[in-house]
Amino acid sequence: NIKKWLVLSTACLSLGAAPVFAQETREFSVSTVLSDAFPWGQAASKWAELVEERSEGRITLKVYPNAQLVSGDQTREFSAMRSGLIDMAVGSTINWSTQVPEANLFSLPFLMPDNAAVDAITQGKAGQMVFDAVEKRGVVPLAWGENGFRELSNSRGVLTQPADLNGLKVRVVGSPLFLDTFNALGANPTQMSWTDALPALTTGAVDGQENPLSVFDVARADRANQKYLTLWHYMNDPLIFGASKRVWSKLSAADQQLLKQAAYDAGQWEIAKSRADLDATLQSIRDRGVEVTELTPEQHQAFVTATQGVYKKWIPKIGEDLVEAAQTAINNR
Ligand code: X2X
Repeated sequence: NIKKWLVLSTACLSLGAAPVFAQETREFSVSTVLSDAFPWGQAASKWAELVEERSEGRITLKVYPNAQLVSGDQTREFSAMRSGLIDMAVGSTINWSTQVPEANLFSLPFLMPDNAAVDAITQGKAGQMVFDAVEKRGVVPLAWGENGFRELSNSRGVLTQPADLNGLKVRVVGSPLFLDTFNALGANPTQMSWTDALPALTTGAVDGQENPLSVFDVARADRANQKYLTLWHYMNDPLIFGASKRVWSKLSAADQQLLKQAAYDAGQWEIAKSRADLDATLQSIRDRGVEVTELTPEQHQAFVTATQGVYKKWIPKIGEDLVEAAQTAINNR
């Protein structure tokens, strides 16, 4: 029977071909918000480079910057990965917090005073709890990276106290926690994607923004009217290297290990590099004529006090246990 023969021979052909295809290069998409002009994009490039090298060209990670796989809407990155539209990502806890409430931990204003505090969280029990939350929602967390401490810039003037933010139009992204923080300070926050932020700053549709120094520097925010910069270190957004569960579950244990170790190594490399570059970055910003303000302990405390309501509202959403684990880790750092 010819039909049966056709089916059989097709099956034999594809069976015969299978081992050949299995040796072929596999390519996975990796989403980032910032390109490799920034530490964030460099973390993804480093990951791709290590994977290429260690798999001897068998696995390729193709990096898609500017959140282009979600048309620039960075807060949709996590759900796109969960549904398998994106294979992998190096993503910010801010952008993922819209789907992972626990990731708002890092956005609690003035929770983390320094790098040691960030590390105490990510390297300990609290960090594992955040990873568990990410995994529960369909993305396999592999390693930490870092966007950095976020500083406040604006076009209007020097900001040293909450009253100076009165009515200030500030661009923010992420979960509504950011609206609560800036509303508590008397500002007028607006949510928009990074793609829209620079044009909005340039036209004066908004007065200010908050981002790490590396982002301010590379994006040339000074050219978008950002002449005043306050170093208030109010939060730090770690990056998470992650993979869609759908993609991950189809990989061999050896390839999973290869990808995970490479993510860890790329993350450690990027964190060290961006921290080491910080002083030079600040100098280059000053050299462009941006007025940089550092807060006295009293001025800093006034911001801390003004934003306490954010904790009250957000601790139940983030999880009391998680916030407590983070605070314990910080106190013992
Ligand atoms: O949009 C931002 O501010 C950025 C680039 O820092 C993030 O994606 C969180």
